[in-house]
This record gives sequence, structure tokens and C-alpha cells, in this order.
Amino acid sequence: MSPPRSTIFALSSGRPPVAIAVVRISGPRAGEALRAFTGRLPEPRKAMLARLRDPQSQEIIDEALALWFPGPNSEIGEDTVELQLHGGRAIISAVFAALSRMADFRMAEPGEFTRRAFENGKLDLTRVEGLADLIAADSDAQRRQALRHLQGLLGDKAEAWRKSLIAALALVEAQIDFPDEGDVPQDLTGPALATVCKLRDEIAEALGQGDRGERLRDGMVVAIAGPPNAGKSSLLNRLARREAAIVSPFAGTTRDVIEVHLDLGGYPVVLLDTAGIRASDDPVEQEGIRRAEARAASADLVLWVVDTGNEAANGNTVSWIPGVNSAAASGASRWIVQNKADLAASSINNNPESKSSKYDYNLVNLSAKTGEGIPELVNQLTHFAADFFGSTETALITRGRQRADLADTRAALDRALADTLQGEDDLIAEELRLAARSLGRLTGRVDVEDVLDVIFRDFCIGK
Ligand SMILES: Nc1nc2c(ncn2[C@@H]2O[C@H](COP(=O)(O)OP(=O)(O)OP(=O)(O)O)[C@@H](O)[C@H]2O)c(=O)[nH]1
Ligand SMILES: [Mg+2]
Repeated sequence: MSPPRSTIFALSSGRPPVAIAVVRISGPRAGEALRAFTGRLPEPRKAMLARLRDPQSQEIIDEALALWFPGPNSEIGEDTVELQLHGGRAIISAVFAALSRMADFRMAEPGEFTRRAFENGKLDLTRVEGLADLIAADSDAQRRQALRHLQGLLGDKAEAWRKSLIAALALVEAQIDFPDEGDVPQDLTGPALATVCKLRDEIAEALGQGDRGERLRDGMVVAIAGPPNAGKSSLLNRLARREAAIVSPFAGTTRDVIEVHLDLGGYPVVLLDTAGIRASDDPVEQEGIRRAEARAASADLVLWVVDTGNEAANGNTVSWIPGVNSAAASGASRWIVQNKADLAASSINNNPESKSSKYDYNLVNLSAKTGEGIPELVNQLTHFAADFFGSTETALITRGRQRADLADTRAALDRALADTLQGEDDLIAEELRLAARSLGRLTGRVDVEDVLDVIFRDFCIGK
């Protein structure tokens, strides 16, 4: 017999001191703990104002709100108590000290409440991942996608797929078991394979949607690159609205890649400032340039900054733009940003014809120093991001893990449908079993012990 499940507790709200601290207690003795603190159990799911007393000394620790969620109809699927305390450190430690003294009580590990909800069948794995993403969401688009997954966008679909797959498998197995019996219609495998074919196409479509759902979790990467002293760091600081990068009149100031996270019109954007690209003998600068080129090459968009005032630099750099060229090779878009417009003879002229297509060279004129042209750039970046993430509304896949399980499923279905297997019902059934297993792994129904640790370790304590 497995040992009795411990009752776990943790601070589920932010770092104290705060106005209100939420402490969660979950497990078979949660109700006992609440009774020990308050002398009674409130009505389920109704807030109770109560004096919390130290069960040993009977000293009043705090006046708090207590909620009682008896299992199995609680969020976690077992008895759960939520205490809303005044968020002082001494109050929280007094409550924790009292809980620690109770038998079979211990502090929760990161993600342990959610893990119990999963083990109690309250959430499938795709919903758990949606919950983790919801907590981590920085932008509206990320929040929406996470919420869709918490509500079962992928989990429900995968479960429906698995059910129809199992129905198809049952038909094939019936054909194997009763090949010649009069009360079984002639061909069972045929209709089963028609279902499998439809399934395979739906899964292939989900896999073919591209990686926008995955990219939305990480953000669209925009790399600022260009020759030294062009004003790349100044531009980053402008867009970030803070002094994230050092700006100096000396060429070769930036060495490491500097990263800031922006929310552009509700979309997550990772903006990178990189070392100015030029021939250099300095090994540190060389390394900076190597990193700059590598990051520009893997960015979704490169802003190639040039100094409008410096014709010589322009002449050199527009014809020699390694970051831009390698980015182009990797399929990224690239825009030319003509900086220091305040120094140029003519005033800013963002000729609309010069940005006819965002996938072509887009020309932007601005001054990172005065801020002229920055709102226009932000506007264009926002449109670009909206376009880039446009299809995420329907994105079923948000993680590599999900993609791998679906790819395994499709591969098994492809094999089941292969010409060479037709007539071999035993082999077809085996492939369908493998496909069902991969779908089961996706939602956490089968052999997932190894992936569980990876998924839950990303949670904070108290969730
Ligand atoms: N007049 C004017 N000066 C600017 C503008 N943008 C940047 N500068 C100046 O240009 C110099 C270089 O700016 P940085 O932002 O450090 O240039 P960088 O491209 O990051 O340079 P490296 O990191 O060395 O590659 C600084 O003296 C800035 O103040 C601008 O729009 N107008
Ligand atoms: Mg710089």
C-alpha cells in the first residue's frame, strides 16, 4: 500500500510584505488544519471571517478570511483550504510554523498543487501547459492563447481524436476476431480506415499550421544590427523607453547582445541590440560581432541601422550588410533604418513607396536622438507583429512536446494507411494502437512520468 498522502501547503500569492497573502493547504488533513486554527469548518466555498489561533498556544495569529473547498469537487480534486491573511512576514511564518508541526503536513514543491489536480483528473497535460503559460503571459496575445489551451482547445480535440481512433481500432480488431461470422458485416476495416484517413488529415493540418503558436510563447525576435556608432543602442533605448543599453560616441561600444521584452499592440516582441558590425582585430569585439551576426540571422526581423549623416558609412554598409543578407537567407524580413535624421540636410521623408512590401526592403527614416520618426516605426512594427502572429487564434500547438506527440501519431496513422499494409489487419491494428498511445501521451493519459517532471518544474511554488 502506498503511504498516506501528505497534506501540503504554500504561499500562493506574491512576495511579502503585501496587503493580502493567500496560503493554500491541500490534502486529506486540510480540513483538520482549518478546524485547528479556527475551531470550525465554514460552509463549502463560502468565505468565513475568522480569528486564526495558534493550535498549540491558542494565541491569535491574525484575523483572516478562510475558504473551504472539500474534494473531490475542488480545483485540485482533494480537500483544499485557502487562507487570506494579512500579508506580513511574521503572520505567514507563524501559520507555516503551526502547519509544519501537524503530522503529515509539509511545504508544497513547485507546481505540486497543479500536479495533484492533474493526478486527480482535473486537468489534462495540455491544460496544465496552458495554465503555466497563462501565469507566464506578458502580453494579451499570449494570455489569450494560454487561456484557450487552459480551456481545452488542444486537449479536447486530442481526446476526441483518440476516441474516434479507438473506435476505428475496435472495428479492425472485430474483423480480426470474427473474420467469417455471419452476423458481422463483410468489411469492417474499410470504414475504419476511412475514419483513420480523416483523422490523419486533421492532425496533418494542425502540424502544418506552422510554429506561430510556439513562437507566441517566446515572442517575435527583432534584431537591431548595423555598423558601429549608427545609433543602434540609442534606438533600442528609445523603443524600450529606458536606458537598457550603453550609448557612447565611441564606435564598438556594444559587445554583448542586449535583450529587452516589449509589448507591441498586445504582441510579445524580443528586441535585441547587437555589436556594430565591422572588421576588427579586437578579439572581444570579434566575438561580439560573431554573436551579432548569429542573432540577426535567426531573428524574425532585422532592423539594419545606418547613419544618414554619414554617407561614407551608408555607401559601405548598404552594399555590405551581412546581417541583412544572412537574415534574408534564413527567411527573415529586414528593414533599413536611416538614423540621425536630425543631422541630415533634408527633413524626414518616409516615402510610402519605399515601403511597398514589408517582406521587401522597408526604409525608415528617424532620429533616435530626438525621437522623430519613432512613433511611425512603432506603428510599422506593431503591424508587422500582428501579421506575424496573425494565425495564432487557431494554433493548436504551442510546444515542441505537443508537436512531437502529434508527429508520432501522424507517422503511425500514415503507416496504418500505407498500401503495403492493406489486408494485414494485425499490423494495421498495431499501428493504430501506437497512434492512440501517442495521442494519450499528449494529454497525459499514458506513460508520461518522464515528461511530468519537466512540465511541472516550471511552475512556481504555491501553484
Ligand atoms: N545626432 C544624433 N546622434 C545620434 C542619434 N542616434 C545616436 N546618436 C549618437 O551616436 C553615437 C552612437 O550611438 P550608439 O547608440 O551608441 O550607437 P551604436 O550603433 O549602438 O554603436 P556601437 O554599439 O558602438 O555599435 C552616440 O554619441 C549617440 O548619442 C541621432 O539620431 N542623432
Ligand atoms: Mg551600441
